[in-house]
Parts: sequence; structure tokens; C-alpha cells
Amino acid sequence: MFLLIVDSESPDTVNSIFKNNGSEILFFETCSRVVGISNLHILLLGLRENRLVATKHDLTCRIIHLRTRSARKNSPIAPNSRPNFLVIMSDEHGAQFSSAYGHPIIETPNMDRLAAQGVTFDANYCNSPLCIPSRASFMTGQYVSTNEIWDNTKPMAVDKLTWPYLLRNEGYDTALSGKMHLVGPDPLHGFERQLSRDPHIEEPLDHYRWSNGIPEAPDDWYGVREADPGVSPMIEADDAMEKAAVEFLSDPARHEKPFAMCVGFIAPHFPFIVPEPYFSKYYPDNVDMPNLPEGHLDNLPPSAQRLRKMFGLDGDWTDDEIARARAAYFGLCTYLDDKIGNLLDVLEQKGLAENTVIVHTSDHGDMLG
Ligand SMILES: [Ca+2]
Repeated sequence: MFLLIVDSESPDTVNSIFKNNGSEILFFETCSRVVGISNLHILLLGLRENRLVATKHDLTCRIIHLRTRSARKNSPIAPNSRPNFLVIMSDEHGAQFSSAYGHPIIETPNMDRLAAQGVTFDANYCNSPLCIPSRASFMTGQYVSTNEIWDNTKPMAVDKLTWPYLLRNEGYDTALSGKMHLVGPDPLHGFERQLSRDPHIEEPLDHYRWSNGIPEAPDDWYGVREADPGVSPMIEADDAMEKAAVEFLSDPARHEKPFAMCVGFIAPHFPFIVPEPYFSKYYPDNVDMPNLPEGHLDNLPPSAQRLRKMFGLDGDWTDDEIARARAAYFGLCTYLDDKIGNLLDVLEQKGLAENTVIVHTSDHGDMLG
């Protein structure tokens, strides 16, 4: 399946191209915008003078769940009906760490709920294991190599076409609540406004200089030993994002236009600090240890071995320290899941559920050891 958003002067041409590819295109509007349901990617295209600006092969983004009205009701989206979009994007959440993807311990009932109502993807990959490159691909529908963003310091070019721009041009109310990690002069790139704040752009990282060589961490990575129950600034930021998103969905003045809101939660990204009862739900009795095959670390490619040295990931941690870190991550997954559930509940309470396409994804994963 893919969600197709096309900026086109010739929708008939787009339709014929994708029909010929065996894809299903569902028009939700008679002019130049198309939303289609087809295969494996979120796709952002521009069509000018009957020439595709970006091709189907110029983009991949990972989508974990996609729920559409048509999927729920087994009927196509009606012509001239413009659905709302709710995009829920977490940070560093490997899909395997959810009950929806069969994890034996972690409970994510609201991801299960989304999966039961829509489509779940099992062979879909993000473009980069880093926030900014992966999110730039998600925003533009283009490969990292096309965007030329390789690390967590480079801003996206201000003239990049993004899916919020396309929807905004079509009369959508486009809003961001939380993280999209848009560093540089434009923190919105097509979103009309930020409803909350993105804590990860408030302290930009230094640009990497090749002349400095590849540094090695002087100590073991701090993240493991700081795992604990509690409230970190990132938890406070996530709570604020959720509150702002709920207020947005609940605001009757907003219903004049269709909306496309992206809620960018930090969880389950470290710090491994999560409020109770989420920590004790998994620690100490309900957490497993990493499954590390014999010789795995020695056989990692040189680039991965360099990264391990750079982050200090060969720490001399006890089994208990590792268990606490994993339990906190498990707890953050359930904490995130509760927030997703609250957003779904508000959609239903406000009568928006039937006409809202929900996309749940993450910018990349985590292997947890
Ligand atoms: Ca990230």
C-alpha cells in the first residue's frame, strides 16, 4: 500500500500512469489533487507539463500503520470529499517493539487498534537511521541523496516541496505539534504553525568537520545508566504536544477547513526515563535481555564499529543496568501508545474519525542492544 499525494496539473495522466502499474487511485477531489492507495510507499510527486518531477522510485518512507476511511468501511473515498489527515510520528521506535508487530512483552493496545482498522506494513523501510535525514525524506518524499542531508545538522533547502505545502495549497489547515527536527531558518517547511514546540531543534548540534577525524567517546554511553522512572524534559514536551493536538482537534473554529496535523512525539527516544506506572510495568520482572548472536559485534561492518566507538556503546554494563534501560524503553512505547489512544478517542468523540486518514510511523528504529 502507499499513500499517494500528487501535485499535478494533469490528474488524468497521473491516474493512467498508476492504473497501468496496477495501483488503485482514489480521487477525493475533482481538481488537481489525488489521494491513492496502492503499494508500500508514501509518495510525493510533482507533475509539470506531463512530466513527473519525482518518480515512484525516488522515494521510500516507512509507514507503520495507515488507516483510511475506505479501509474502515470497505468503500472508496467519495469524489469531492476531502479527508483530514492525522500523522502520528514517533521518534526512534522500532516497529518490532509493539504488540501490533508481535512483541511478546510490550503492550501497545492502541497500535493494535489502528492495525485492526487499517493496514500494517511489514516490508517498509526508512531512508536513514538518523532523525533529520529520515524526516527530510518523509517531508519531501525524496531519497537522502536527493535531499543531500546526511547528518543531524544540515537544514533542508527552503525551496523543497513538501507534503504540507501541497495540502496547504489545496486549502488544508496544516499544523505541526511537536518534533519534525527542522533545523535552520525554516522550522515549518509548509506547516502553517507549530502548536507546541520541538525540543530537538532548541539546541542544534555542531557541524561535523572531517578535519577533526572520528572522535571516540571517553566514557560509556550515559543513556544506559540514567534509566529510571521519572519525568524528563522530553516527557514534559510530549505531554504538551498531546495537549496541543487534543485542543486543535477539539476546536470547533478549526472545522471550517480540512486539516492535516502531524504530531511528532519524542518517545520512545532516550532519555530512558519514563513516569510510573510505565517503568514498573516492565522492570524488574517483565523485561528480556538482548539477543546477541555469538560474534555479532566483531562482524559488524567498519562504519558500525566506528559508530559504536563514537557513542561509547561497548560499555561495561551489568545485566541489571541493561534490563533497566530496556524496561524504560518498553515503558516509553506503552506511554506513547496511550497518547495515540487519546488522539484516536478525541477523533471519535468529535465526530472526526470517519473522515480522517491516520498515518502512524516513526523516523527510524532502535535495536536496544
Ligand atoms: Ca530520530
